[in-house]
Amino acid sequence: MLSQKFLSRLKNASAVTVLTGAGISAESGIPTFRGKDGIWEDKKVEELATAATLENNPELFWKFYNWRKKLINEVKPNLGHYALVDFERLYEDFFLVTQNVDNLHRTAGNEKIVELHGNIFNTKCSKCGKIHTEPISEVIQLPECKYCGGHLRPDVVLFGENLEEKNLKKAQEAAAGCEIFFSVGTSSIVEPAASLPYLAKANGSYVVEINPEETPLSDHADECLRGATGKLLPALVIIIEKLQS
Ligand code: BV8
Ligand code: ZN
Repeated sequence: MLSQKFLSRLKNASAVTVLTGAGISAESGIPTFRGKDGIWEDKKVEELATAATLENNPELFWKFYNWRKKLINEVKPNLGHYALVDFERLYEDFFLVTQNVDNLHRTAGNEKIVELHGNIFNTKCSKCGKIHTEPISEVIQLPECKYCGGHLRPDVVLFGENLEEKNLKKAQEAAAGCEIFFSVGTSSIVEPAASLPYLAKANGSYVVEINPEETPLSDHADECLRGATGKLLPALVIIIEKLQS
């Protein structure tokens, strides 16, 4: 049962910000980072997605990223992704902040989006920094930069690396400037993304967590909806359409 306070915010708000994590892509068949999903070839994903692995074992690094790219190419956005496209239509000042590098929000149709941790299908040179737009086929073990011969890498933020300042700034502005902040399918652990809901709350926003499980954010959220995004987000769209009609 949704609270009256939440229903009146859903009805009257125009500025709505949504933060997503791996949980929203789980129903598309993409493993999350927690639990057994967080292990690949008996290595913790958080250890693989590091500059150290790229440096010391580029074969293993690319084998991991090519495995993920192949997996993502075989799946489609799910009803949770499409419901956020409806949110973008229903709320004039909507903004989507994702930690996911799987490009599924864009594929579903969201345009007002910042990919805080990058996009696995973009590639850049780790030497001259040039962005390479041509798709890098998964068979090439160690792709090289056509400009300087340096090692290419997916344009994602690895653990221990700073986020792009402009992306973090956009996310912080959207968190500080919204009336409702949804934290969706994320374990609310990885920083600095995990601080965004607190920034929103500190600026008077109504913070709503959507996750089948508790997270460190749960006790600080104004409302927690326990369930799968593929079910709860489309249900929310129907409620919002009724409230706005
Ligand atoms: C940085 C791109 C400067 C690569 C990623 C402060 C304190 C402690 C540590 C730190 C700190 N500040 C910085 C750190 C270090 C680190 C960090 O936060 N570590 C964690 C582990 C504590 N942060 C960094 O390194 C950041 N850089 O801070 O640089 C610096 C450097 C060093 C030291 C200080 C400062 C860079 C962070 C970005 C790293 N790159 N991804 C790639 O993907 O290949 S992070 C990656 O992991 C994801 O992008 C995402 O952010 C994170 C995984 O979290 P989630 O997406 O939430 O997924 P998870 O599996 O954890 O949870 C899924 C949830 O979904 C669960 O709760 C589950 O219940 C739920 N769920 C499941 N099914 C469903 C569902 N929900 C709804 N519906 C369903 N159907
Ligand atoms: Zn280069």
